[in-house]
Amino acid sequence: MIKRGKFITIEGTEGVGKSTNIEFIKEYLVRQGIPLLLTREPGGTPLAEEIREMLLKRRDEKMDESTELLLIFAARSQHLQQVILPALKGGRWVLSDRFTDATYAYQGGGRGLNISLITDLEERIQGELRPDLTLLLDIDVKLGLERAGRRGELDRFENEQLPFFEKVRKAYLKRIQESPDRCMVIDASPSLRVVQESIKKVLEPKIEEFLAEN
Ligand code: Z5A
Repeated sequence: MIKRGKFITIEGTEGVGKSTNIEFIKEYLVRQGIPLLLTREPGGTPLAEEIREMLLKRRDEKMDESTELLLIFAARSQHLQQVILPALKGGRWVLSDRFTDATYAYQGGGRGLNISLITDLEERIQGELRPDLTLLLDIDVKLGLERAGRRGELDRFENEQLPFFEKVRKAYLKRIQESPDRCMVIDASPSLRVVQESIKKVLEPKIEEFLAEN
């Protein structure tokens, strides 16, 4: 019987360095001989990527918070059924740039939507699937925005102001506290070399533990 793959997610607020560090994590896992699929949310399939474009695009019409939440779960459902679940079932590990913790943080914390609504959608769309390991890259919101600001034109989320991202960060940290076995927080404020040393330090024992499981 094929052993189910592990599901690892990377989270964090604006400018925290997810894109930069996910490549480092990917290379580390591949070096361990792990068959890996790298993906992202919202997105990960052609249809889910179209939904991502709708979510990120700035337009005159304000997107209602519930519309945003439902679009995120629509993309997630597609991503799960087409990509994540088949990969895990086939024994591949999945490394995703964001997943449902982002929904609790951005839509729950940032937008102030009812958490029970998110929990309900999570249960209906994901069933029992939850990440096996989540790395939260954490940074002071102002420093993160400074880093992200260097990248040019802002999308609909990036265009939000400081208080929004403060609420997102707070919600992420709360969520991490609620699942200490699954979630690890990495201080993303030092130099890239130091951040990557911290990532390796938390990743190494976890990966050994996963590989040793029957
Ligand atoms: N969203 C949501 O609302 N609800 C959900 O459920 C999900 C998502 C799944 C798109 O996500 C939006 O979707 C997201 C939330 C929403 N919006 N926001 N904000 P995304 O993950 O695709 O977008 P992003 O947050 O902009 O992520 P990103 O592109 O991966 O950016 P990043 O984390 O900020 O990473 P970066 O590009 O690697 O780093 C930013 C800059 O900092 C870059 O110039 C780096 O070179 C630099 N950097 C990185 N690390 C360092 C260190 N250590 N020192 C100095 N400089 C550094």
